[in-house]
Amino acid sequence: MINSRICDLLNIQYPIFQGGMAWVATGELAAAVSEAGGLGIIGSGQAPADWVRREIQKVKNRTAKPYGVNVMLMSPFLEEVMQVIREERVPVITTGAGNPGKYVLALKEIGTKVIPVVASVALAKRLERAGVDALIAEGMESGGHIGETCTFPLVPQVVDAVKIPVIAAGGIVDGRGLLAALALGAEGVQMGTRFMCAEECVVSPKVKEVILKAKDRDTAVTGRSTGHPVRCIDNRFTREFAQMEKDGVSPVELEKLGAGKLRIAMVDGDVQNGSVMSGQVAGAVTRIEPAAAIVRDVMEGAEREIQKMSKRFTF
Ligand code: TUI
Repeated sequence: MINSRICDLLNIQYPIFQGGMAWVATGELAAAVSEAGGLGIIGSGQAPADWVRREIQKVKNRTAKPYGVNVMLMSPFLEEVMQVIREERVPVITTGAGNPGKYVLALKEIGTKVIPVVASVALAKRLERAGVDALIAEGMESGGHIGETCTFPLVPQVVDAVKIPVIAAGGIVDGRGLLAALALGAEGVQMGTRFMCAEECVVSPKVKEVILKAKDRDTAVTGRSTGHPVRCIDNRFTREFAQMEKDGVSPVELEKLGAGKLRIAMVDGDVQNGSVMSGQVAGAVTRIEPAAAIVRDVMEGAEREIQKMSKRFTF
């Protein structure tokens, strides 16, 4: 049994979080992951507050286990979404794309655990001082909006800088990744791309197909020139975007070009003209299966790996 402080803190069975992917991680997926013993997380992205409330209701109707909501701090509906989270007494929130410091105390007062995503040691330290319960250290192997440091250098540096539990994210897809993350000092992992291919995930089947077909070098990072680097599957959209960046198109124009492209891919299934956000592990995702099978495979894979290592090496 691999158990850690994060399991006790959140009252979950396994130290596995499902990434809160915008337009992808709905109540259906979050409920399935939580019911399987991990932490399912609704991705609120830039959705309005009433959408978030409906997804929370879906989870509450499907499982009595703890779940989370990811709050994207650049959302135009941020204040309203935070209000829904307080009203619905959401057990856990994760945050992305910013500093959630000013929301921490009010959430903690009502018992919501706050677990921000960080991409740097500096923000990790600041948020520990602000009173957050744990941190997700996310490397640039991840899909979507990313920082600049890879998971291997980032996680141990964050672990050494704080006392609260650290969850590793970015580049983790199986039991070997979980074990590696634990070796770096993390107390759990968050996976997005692998859960995107869960049966319960409502993302367009065309997106799942693209992930299953992807090879190791099939993602690209665009948006470095705008200050918002984003990792996606390389397609017509990323190539056009990259060309415009090269041509010196202004950040404002580039942001306009990117607006709405995530929905076009994830909901409408336009995998050429949309933004198919995915981690570098896409090449290692090989099948569509129930969320519970993914959780089981990662846990059993880690335990198998420990056995193999104990034969391969003398300690
Ligand atoms: O947030 C993510 N991944 C995302 S969010 C998203 S939707 C989106 N929509 C419009 C614009 C941009 C994104 C798609 N993927 N991951 C968590 C994450 N947070 N990665 C990196 C960060 C991060 C970056 C800088 C967190 C904090 C930060 O610093 C802010 C500060 O004030 O210091």
